[in-house]
Amino acid sequence: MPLNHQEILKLAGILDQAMLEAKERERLTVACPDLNLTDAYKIQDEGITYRINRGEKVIGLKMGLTSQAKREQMGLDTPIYGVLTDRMKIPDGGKFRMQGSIHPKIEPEIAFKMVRDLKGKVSLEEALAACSGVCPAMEILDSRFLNFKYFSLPDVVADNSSSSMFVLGSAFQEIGNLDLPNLEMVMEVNGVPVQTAMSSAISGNPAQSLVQLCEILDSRGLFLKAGSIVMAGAATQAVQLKVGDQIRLTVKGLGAVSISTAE
Ligand code: OOG
Ligand code: MG
Repeated sequence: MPLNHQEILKLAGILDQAMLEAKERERLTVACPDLNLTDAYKIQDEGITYRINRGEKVIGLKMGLTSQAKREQMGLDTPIYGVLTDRMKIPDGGKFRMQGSIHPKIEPEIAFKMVRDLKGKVSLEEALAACSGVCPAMEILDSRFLNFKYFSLPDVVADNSSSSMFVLGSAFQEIGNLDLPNLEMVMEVNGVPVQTAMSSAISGNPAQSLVQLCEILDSRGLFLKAGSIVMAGAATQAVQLKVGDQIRLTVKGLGAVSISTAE
């Protein structure tokens, strides 16, 4: 049974509160085993509306579960998206304060900047033509659900696909002749490489994530807007963060991005 608007608002409010109080809670499908993906995206939308009402601005979208490594880590098998706001952005080289988070993890990604709207079923070439640039990026995830696991796809989608914060390389680079599927990605924690992958781990080609994103958006009557930032999804599993970590992602041919953590 689909949920009514009141029920959607209530569940969005519960997750919003969990985020604000940094308190993990039971996944939604314990009380609502029939929660479907359509309603889960509506819960996500309402959660974002709460944030917009607190003054946040939507600046882009993130794809999730676009690599085999991530799908295996989470035990889920379908790409999903979440929404990025201006308050989630940490500057390159900046500090991530752990206070206010539940069980944050970090993962290596690649981000795109859209220069044109992208709508409906698009080809890889059309997706690339709608981008003005690409840069290395890392996403900090923080599920609002107990132990960051055992959730189903509707749970994670309702929870804005576990979004917390993100960091982009200091500049977007033109795609030009970059061999997008063949960039070596190395994420180091305190100088030690902890995750390594080729960029092809992300959807076969990170730009393919844009194609998939447009497809999901289209199924909801939405499209990818010019000016948006899009994170293509993690190339590897996510890594737990601890206070005092220095994390750096290097993407050969594209540059590096880093953050450190503090209490
Ligand atoms: C879901 C979000 C996945 C990615 O890059 O694959 C994601 C999760 O892992 O909790 O952001
Ligand atoms: Mg991610």
